[in-house]
Parts: sequence; structure tokens; C-alpha cells
Amino acid sequence: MIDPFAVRLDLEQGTLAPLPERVVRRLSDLRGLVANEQLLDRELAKGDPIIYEVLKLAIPQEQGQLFINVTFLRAGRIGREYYFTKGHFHVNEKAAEVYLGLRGHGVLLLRKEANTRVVEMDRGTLIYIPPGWGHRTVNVSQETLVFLSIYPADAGHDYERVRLEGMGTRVFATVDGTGYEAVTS
Ligand code: M6P
Ligand code: ZN
Repeated sequence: MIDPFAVRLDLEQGTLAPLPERVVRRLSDLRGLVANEQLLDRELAKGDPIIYEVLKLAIPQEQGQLFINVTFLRAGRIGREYYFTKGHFHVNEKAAEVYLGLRGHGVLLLRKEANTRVVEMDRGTLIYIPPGWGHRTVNVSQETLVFLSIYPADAGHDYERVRLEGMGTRVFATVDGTGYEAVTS
């Protein structure tokens, strides 16, 4: 049981008030997911910075409910590979998801079997992720990428599949560092 509720979402910053639960992912959480593990080890020897944070509204994890998150993905690279979220498939293959870009510039990588998509995400981009499509976000800008996501509370996150199969596409900075190239494997 949960009562109807309202919170304040700052559409410029992405912050929520009152501040809900916050989950932090660090560089070490990207182990096994990056293009170059040696470069990752070299970076980790210097420290383990936060790569992204997820604000999660307190909603019961049960069928019929919707989870609402705001994700803050920092700017940076491991070598030439731009920072990204771990990415996942939904355990419940019938669960879709909606993303809304609030700040910054990124790309959403999508994969369903051999089909891959790369979707640009800016402030105001609304993206529909149909059931069955794995998804990972990449920050290709110099500022924090912020986006809202809404998905069924019983979706579940399958990270192992991404570790084993990848997301189909990697995103690197161009040699001059001003743009990005998406490389499909
Ligand atoms: C969004 C949603 C969440 C997800 C988060 C971080 O907020 O898609 O479900 O947990 O991004 O992504 P990941 O779980 O892949 O690390
Ligand atoms: Zn999801």
C-alpha cells in the first residue's frame, strides 16, 4: 500500500525534494564492462571516483507499481571510452521503460539480440525503450548527463547478461576529443 504523493523535480538540475534514496556507482563497478581493463586498473590505482548516482523515489517493488529515478552520469573517460552506466536487460522481458533527458548530452545504447540502436539524448528527448531491449547510457559531453526514468517496479535488472554479451556498441571520443564515435562490435 502506498498513498498518492507529489515531490518537486527541478527540471533544470534534476534534483528531487525531499531528497530520496541515493545509489552510487563508482569506477570499480565498471570492471568487466570497459573496452580496456588495463586502463581501468591504471585509473583505479589513482582512486575510485563516482561515475554515476541514481535518486530513487520510495515506491514498493511490486507488480503494478512504477519506479521513478533520476540518474546523474558524470563526464569523463577511461582512455577514449566515455563514462557509461553498467546497463541492463530487464529480468521481466515484458517490462518497458521511458527516459527523459533533463541536462547534458548523451547517447542511449540499445540492443535486442543482433539489433542495436544508438539514440541521442539531450534535454527534452523522450525515449521509449520497448520490452526486451537492453539499455546503457553514455555521457558524450563535458558536463553531467541527467535523465529521468520510469519503469515497472517488477522489471528487475539483469547485469550478468550485459557482462557476458555486451551492449553491442561502444562509444569513444574522437581523436581530437571534440566528438564521439559509436563502434558496433
Ligand atoms: C536508470 C534506470 C535504472 C537504472 C539506472 C542506472 O535510472 O534505467 O533502472 O538502475 O538508470 O543504470 P544501471 O542499472 O544500468 O547501472
Ligand atoms: Zn531498465
